[in-house]
Amino acid sequence: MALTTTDPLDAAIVRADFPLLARTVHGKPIVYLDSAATSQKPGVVLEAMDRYYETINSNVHRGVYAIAEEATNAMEAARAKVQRFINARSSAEVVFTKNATEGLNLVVQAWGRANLAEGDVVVLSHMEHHANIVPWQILQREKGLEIRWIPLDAEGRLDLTDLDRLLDGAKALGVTAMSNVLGTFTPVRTLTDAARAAGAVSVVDGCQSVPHSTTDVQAMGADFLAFSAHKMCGPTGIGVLWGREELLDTMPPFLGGGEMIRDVRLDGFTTNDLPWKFEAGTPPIAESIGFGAAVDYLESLGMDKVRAHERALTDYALTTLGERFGDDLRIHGPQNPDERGGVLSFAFKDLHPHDISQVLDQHAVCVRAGHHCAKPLMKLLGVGATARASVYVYNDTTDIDALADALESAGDFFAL
Ligand code: C6P
Repeated sequence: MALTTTDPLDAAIVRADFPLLARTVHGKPIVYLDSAATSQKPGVVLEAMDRYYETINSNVHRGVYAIAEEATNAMEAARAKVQRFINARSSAEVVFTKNATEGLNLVVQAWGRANLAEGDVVVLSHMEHHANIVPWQILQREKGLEIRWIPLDAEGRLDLTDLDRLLDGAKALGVTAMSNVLGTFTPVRTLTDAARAAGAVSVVDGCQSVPHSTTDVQAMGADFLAFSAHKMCGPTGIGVLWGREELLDTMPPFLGGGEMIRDVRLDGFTTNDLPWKFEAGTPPIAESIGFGAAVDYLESLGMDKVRAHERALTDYALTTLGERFGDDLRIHGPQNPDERGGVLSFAFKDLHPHDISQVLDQHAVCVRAGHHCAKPLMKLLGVGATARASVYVYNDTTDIDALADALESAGDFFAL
């Protein structure tokens, strides 16, 4: 089965932009199906970072010499690109963090510590990544919070039957826009509307959604959104916490040090303007510039096309794998490609996910095996781990076929 003409991206052309995808593994062309963990980087991103180090390497927001000003301008230009990409009202709302995990910790430590007290309720979902669970549990230990959980239905969607009751009296809602295990999209606007009606602040984990579809923080109705550059063609070491300016303004700083202050005296300090109030120390300068180039790259493809490509590929994968393996293969999460992104967690025969991943590696097929930092969800699914294939702009049907062939080999290998 070939992808139909409704697929708007030519992955073969896109693939040529990614140097790593030209390499072989165990003598075979690499089949990279682990972009939910981290994406590959196009040459333009690597070049932008090299160019910074080769021509304007210097610290930002400090020097008053030419290359320091150029570096500052390049970093702030990258912030403006991210602002546009997510349709934020102002670049003051775009805080650069180390990654999505740090962004979520920032919300909990800065907003949560200042605004939550013993007995206050935080609502999370059963499909959250540890990054949107553990920071809240840390504060729960300190303050004695109550955490309530939105359950899932049989197909791995959020079960919103009791949402109003769960949110009743809640101060915060933390929810992912897309599960990194099930692929499920969550109805973000419905959730943020319900949170606002209940008087709760909403914190959206956009780690798996922002890289794969159009993001509009104003339409989303959330108060905070966290995501990482490395899953969207950018470098590691940088992510974003977007927050509504009114909220960020009232929050105390998260980390203290240089950059985040306006004045320091023996008797105290005053904080810098947004967003630098939350960016203590020398920031990830090269990474921000690489991130800006990644945003340019994704925009050149078109985020609607990125989503349409991945939807078509997910549809192909669900159909092909279903036809080839029948009951031997169980793909978790919704079976309708309109309800999910390109993340396919599966159980195959009775093989352990790590064994599957190891045999697939012999065929140069890279998939992730493990609990995917979602242990409460694993428990709910009744498994300790899954194997997971995930697609991005450079994948096409040949990668899914290679996965299927390699899975067949794994089945044969362990049947011996
Ligand atoms: N998920 C995966 O293989 P960081 O590590 O901070 O860049 O992202 C954390 C994170 C938060 N939320 C979701 C939904 C995520 O998927 C991730 C990262 C990777 O699924 C690594 S565990």
